[in-house]
Amino acid sequence: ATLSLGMAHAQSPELSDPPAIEGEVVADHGSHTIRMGIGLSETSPQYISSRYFGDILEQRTDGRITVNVFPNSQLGDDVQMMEMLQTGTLDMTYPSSSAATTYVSELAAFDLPFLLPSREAAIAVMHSEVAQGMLDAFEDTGIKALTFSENGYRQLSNSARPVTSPQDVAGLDVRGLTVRTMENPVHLAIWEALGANPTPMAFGELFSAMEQGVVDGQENPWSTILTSNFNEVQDYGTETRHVYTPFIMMMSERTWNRLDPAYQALVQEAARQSAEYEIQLSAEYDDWSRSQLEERGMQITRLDDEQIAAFQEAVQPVYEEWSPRIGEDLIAEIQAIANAVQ
Ligand code: 2Q2
Repeated sequence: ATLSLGMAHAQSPELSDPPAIEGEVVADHGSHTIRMGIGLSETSPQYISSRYFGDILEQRTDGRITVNVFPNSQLGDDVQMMEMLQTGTLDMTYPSSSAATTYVSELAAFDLPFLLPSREAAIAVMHSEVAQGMLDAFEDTGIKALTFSENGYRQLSNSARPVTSPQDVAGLDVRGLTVRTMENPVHLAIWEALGANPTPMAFGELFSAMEQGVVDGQENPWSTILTSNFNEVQDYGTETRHVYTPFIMMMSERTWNRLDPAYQALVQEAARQSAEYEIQLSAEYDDWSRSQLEERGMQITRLDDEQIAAFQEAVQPVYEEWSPRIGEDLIAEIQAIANAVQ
């Protein structure tokens, strides 16, 4: 199946085509249809690269393995889909690491604000032994965690006012902006520290919550804000880059155990190849999505170093509360890997 880049936009960034699929066809070890549920839309790097993952498997097994990708939280939200992997009612899903901290608590390191200073540093961490240890720690949960990829740097959007400082988040009234967060305790702590009124909510419910004014704001990478059309219900954006979130590509242990070892090796290789492509696409989408959002009328505030420093200062209590709980040594190890990147 050729990769259909169903771009819903006037024009798309010069998206890199996926690398040519190489390697011989793997010997016949039976046929499998893999059902994969994701939260993002058909125009997201997550979906495009998941289709590429399927194309690799289909080509390298001469059609014996096919992957059907269901976008837009059609099959459920992150928490529900991970549970479906555990019971074997779904084969694969692709949540943020933030949604999976209940299975592997060390993943919460990625939720610490302003931890990863650049995409290069984030990639080095995701490729590190430390990160592989987090994927391995899914053992015994019924989930086979295959690889990390990029959700990306998270930005604040809201429907109330331009935000350039934590004071703007807290606002003049008693309670601050109601900001939807992922269902993750560190993200709740971040937005509490910034003076907001944080509201955890599944991604699939977010658009209507913003449309109905149940929440004032949310935070996600520009490409998610664009590809989920959040600009239709959010007038203001602030380039906070407050957290870099990875995605984790996951397979049900039951599905994994049904695969012959040769197929398992191929799935692992295809996951890595599609994750590498996803990171490249996500990087290409980042700046382009921000300019697309501005073209569509979103008022986006860039922050200067001093304004960023004010946000970093305001979220210090999150480190005080969460570093001991996540593990000071683990955090130091991640920071060392990040700082070693030029
Ligand atoms: O804010 C969110 O929930 C998103 O960053 C999601 O984590 C991501 O889009 C997917 O996990 C949604 O299924």
